Amino acid sequence: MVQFQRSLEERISRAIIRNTMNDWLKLTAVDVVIVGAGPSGMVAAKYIAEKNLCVVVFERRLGFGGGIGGGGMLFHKVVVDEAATSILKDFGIRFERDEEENLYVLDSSELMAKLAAGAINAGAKIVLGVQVEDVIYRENPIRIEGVVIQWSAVALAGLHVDPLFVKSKAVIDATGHDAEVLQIVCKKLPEANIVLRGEKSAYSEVSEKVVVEKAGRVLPGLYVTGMAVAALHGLPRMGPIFSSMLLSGKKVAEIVVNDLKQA
Ligand code: 48F
Repeated sequence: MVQFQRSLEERISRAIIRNTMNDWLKLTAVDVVIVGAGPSGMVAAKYIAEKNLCVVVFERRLGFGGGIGGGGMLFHKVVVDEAATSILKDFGIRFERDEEENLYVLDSSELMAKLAAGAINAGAKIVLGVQVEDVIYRENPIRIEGVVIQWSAVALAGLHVDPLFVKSKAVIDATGHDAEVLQIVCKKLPEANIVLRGEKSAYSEVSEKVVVEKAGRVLPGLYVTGMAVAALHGLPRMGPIFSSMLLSGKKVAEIVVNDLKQA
């Protein structure tokens, strides 16, 4: 039996630090950064990672799922329409048809857990407790080439700590209602001509359709999915129906994979 000279406490720390640093060194340059581990971000992560691309999802909170966990006003179910059920099947998520409403109903906790498991099993890395606070850009033509990251805890404490950088071929804004990455680009790179029109009041039928239609490339290197699409294009909200979150995640994945293939 191997005799360890170090105490268990030392070995715990060394194992965590060495293995974290090994991971982080691989994360300094990746194919795709996804900002936000909500439904659209995790769906995009799985379908991109399945194509053998290196994908990291940075999530500000210490858990994934974004707006899924709250279900519909804390009732633990969400719904999708038929178009999204093929994605649920890809992730092994169970659902039931509500015959009266012609909607498919599923448990919010199962959706959160299995979207994350699907993304991770496909090879994506989800890093929790890290937020994206800026982007890396290059000019002529303007192009997004990565993100600037910081520990969420540092941001919460209001400490002035310089961040670090992650280079990537594509950045996907999957930050939800606030479209945080687009907001940053809008404010700090006016030459990119991004106009954030802001999300509108509820009109679920329209929103479910148009969010998917408009998901995609915003600028070279910058893409948008999920509710951030509504914030960008001034589209209505849809509430706890998640078809467009899943379908826009899949659509943005297809666009990114195609763009990276051609690059
Ligand atoms: O809000 P969120 O779930 O985004 P989504 O994929 O889905 C929206 C639905 O949940 C729901 C809805 C549709 O029916 O209206 O609200 O568009 O997940 C966004 C995630 O991004 C994280 C945030 O904590 C959340 O988990 N996030 C936001 N800004 C940042 C971030 C940031 N700057 N850096 C890292 N993570």
